[in-house]
Amino acid sequence: MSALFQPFKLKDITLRNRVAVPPMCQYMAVDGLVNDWHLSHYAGMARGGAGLVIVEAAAVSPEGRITPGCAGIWNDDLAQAFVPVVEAIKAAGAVPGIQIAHAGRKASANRPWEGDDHIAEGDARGWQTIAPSAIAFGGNLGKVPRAMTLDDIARVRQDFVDAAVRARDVGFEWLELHFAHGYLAQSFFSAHSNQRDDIYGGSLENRSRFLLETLKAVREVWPEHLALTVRFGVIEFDGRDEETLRASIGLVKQFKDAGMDMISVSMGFTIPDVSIPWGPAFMGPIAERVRKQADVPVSSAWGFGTPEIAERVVKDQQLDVVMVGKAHLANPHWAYFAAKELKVDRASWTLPAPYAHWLERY
Ligand code: FNR
Ligand code: 536
Repeated sequence: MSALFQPFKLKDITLRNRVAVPPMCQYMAVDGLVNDWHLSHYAGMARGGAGLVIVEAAAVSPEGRITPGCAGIWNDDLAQAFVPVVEAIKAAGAVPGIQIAHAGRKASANRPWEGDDHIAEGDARGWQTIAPSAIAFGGNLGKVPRAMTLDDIARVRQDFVDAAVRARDVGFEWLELHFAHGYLAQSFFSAHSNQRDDIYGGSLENRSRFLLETLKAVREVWPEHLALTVRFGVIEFDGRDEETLRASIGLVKQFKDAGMDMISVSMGFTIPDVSIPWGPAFMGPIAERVRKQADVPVSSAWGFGTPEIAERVVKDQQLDVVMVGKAHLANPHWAYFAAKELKVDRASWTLPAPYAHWLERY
């Protein structure tokens, strides 16, 4: 019996299996507004059989976008544009999720296929970035951000809350806070990027404050019966990994106490030029450690996108839910083909009836 194709329950939400499409920026929005590309893309992903489809990082404010093409959810008109996406995901039997995000000092960048670097100074398409401290990421992202004032911090926290309310009101059932990948929240947590000397910097407790406050404020508006998750980079691969992991797992426990239902275990990406030990399922043991030590359900991504690997990490109790990203871009019906390969009884049931019926018949 397949472990990957067992349902997964979190609060009142049941995923039909443990396969999830992680958030993946499409860079196809205009002024934050999602369009027919997003509808077509997410409908396809949901039709393919995954239990959960998490819509790409949606910026909580205009300056929180990574690029000018990033999706936004900073006003009601932008939120309304997600309604067809939500409905299409539900119609295909998947649970609709969304990630809300602020890119911090990594914002104001060109799309990946247009350079992936910061938009040049003086180019009207760019904007002033903000971060805990006025320290640039480096590498291809050299723009120095403005250090946030206490008012900025309170405003961005409220932007996350307002975004969560909008996500709730347009029907999303799974909310993920983007606290990973060197974007704003992750850059508060890391001493590489946070050199503040107020209550938001310095000690581990202070560097955790923005993340915890934001999570707590969002939990107050996000319905108790729906899933609230955090994507967090628990490791930087900067040579201080044991220390970072211990601190991160401590914070994950606090997230749990503050009402987080599940954690998506990822990497920090706070500084460039780290040596990440890329390889199939390399995050599995790290996610497993978080799962055991923080006693919380986990998902993870990065190299789990072959059926045998995805099946194994669930069977071995490393992950509760497996994020399959790029393999879904290559094949939106990944879940169906995985079910067939794993010889899941009635693999075709992974697809909606108008497809499944015929695939079983002939
Ligand atoms: C990503 N990823 C990502 N992560 C995230 O937390 N929010 C996002 O919006 C995005 N956007 C994004 C866009 C694109 C085009 C890619 C390829 C990736 C990371 C993604 O969720 C996932 O962690 C990685 O793709 C690794 O998983 P795979 O592809 O190895 O299965
Ligand atoms: C993965 N990415 C994550 C993104 C968007 C772009 C690609 C996100 O979280 N919004 C990635 C991050 C850092 C380094 C390599 C890959």
